[in-house]
Amino acid sequence: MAISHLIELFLLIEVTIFSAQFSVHALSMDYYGMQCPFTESIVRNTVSKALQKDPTLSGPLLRMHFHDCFVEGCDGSILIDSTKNNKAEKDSPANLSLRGYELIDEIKEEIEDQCPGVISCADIVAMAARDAVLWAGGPLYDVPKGRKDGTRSKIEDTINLPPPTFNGSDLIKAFRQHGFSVQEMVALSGAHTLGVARCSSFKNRLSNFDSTDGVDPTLNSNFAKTLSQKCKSGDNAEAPFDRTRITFDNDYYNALQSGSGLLTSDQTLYGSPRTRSIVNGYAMNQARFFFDFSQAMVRMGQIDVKEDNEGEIRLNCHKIN
Ligand code: HEM
Ligand SMILES: *[C@@H]1O[C@H](CO)[C@@H](O)[C@H](O)[C@H]1NC(C)=O
Ligand SMILES: CC(=O)N[C@H]1CO[C@H](CO)[C@@H](O)[C@@H]1O
Repeated sequence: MAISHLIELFLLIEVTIFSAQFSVHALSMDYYGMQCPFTESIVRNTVSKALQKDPTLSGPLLRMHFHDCFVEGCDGSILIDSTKNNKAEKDSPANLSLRGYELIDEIKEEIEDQCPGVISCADIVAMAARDAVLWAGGPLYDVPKGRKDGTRSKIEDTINLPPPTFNGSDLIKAFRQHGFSVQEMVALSGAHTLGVARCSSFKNRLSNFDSTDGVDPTLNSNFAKTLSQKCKSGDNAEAPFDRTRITFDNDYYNALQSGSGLLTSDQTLYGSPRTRSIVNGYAMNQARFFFDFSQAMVRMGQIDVKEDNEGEIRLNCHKIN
């Protein structure tokens, strides 16, 4: 522990030197600075302990940050529990299968022990997603910190999350609304290199199409058979997005090339020339994907960040103070 804290201090000094060029909005790399210098190592250690026990948690942690940021900005609103008078984001069908809330609680408790009332839940979600990506073999990127936790979490706001049935132009539009380019949208979709989806999210592709067997013609026929077989055991049956569900790599883009994209919103990226060339680029060059993904994640982590007086440091991530 002592040694890892020392290393952390050195890193902190290094990051502090670099951060001047990087601070955006109210956020900065060394936001917590000397006030809470072990934040990063607490998050990293807790995430890696949890992933050692259950490597499938990396996907849900990454997805949690996405759902937090795309609804009301990155403000920890995804963590709020519903109350008698308020149905929260968490209770939307779009939350389907989100996991990892207990891990966020565990990190929050450890941090509160060391420096009470300083670190927001939104920052913890952002750091945990980053550490999950790295742990799974993905790129390391720096997360600027200083997000405040929001005080609004309403089920109806989750309408802002793109559904799995979106086609290319829907996706481009949805991501443009948050300031993302087409390339950034394709790079962020590469998050689906981790984890699984349930039959309820992809069964729309298995029937009602204008083809001989009714199956989505962009779906590889062997893959379609595997999926149909799976869905026989019900809406909760899971299928991985690519061949390496706990490894963060570029195999997701290979899957798209072979017609094995899981969701409509995945396979559609290979459907139009504009996004297909980006998919091919990432399938060929993992370093390029890692670079673009990192940059896009840093930007995603800054969507509608709450300024000082617009938010709070929640003491319990489940409820507003
Ligand atoms: C492009 C639009 C996107 C759509 C339509 C979409 C939709 C979905 C759906 C439907 C699932 C499966 C839910 C289930 O059946 O349990 C899923 C899983 C996942 N999504 Fe996305 N997503 C999108 C973008 C993103 C982004 C930008 C990220 C993160 C940066 C992300 C991260 C994940 C991860 C990691 C999983 C796997 C979760 C697990 O293993 O439980 N997604 N997504
Ligand atoms: C995509 O879907 C929308 C409806 O969600 C539809 O209006 C549009 O024509 C579709 N675009 C393409 C290229 O299929
Ligand atoms: C983890 C979590 O909060 N899941 C909820 C998602 O939403 C459904 C309702 O659509 C709830 O039943 C789950 O508890």
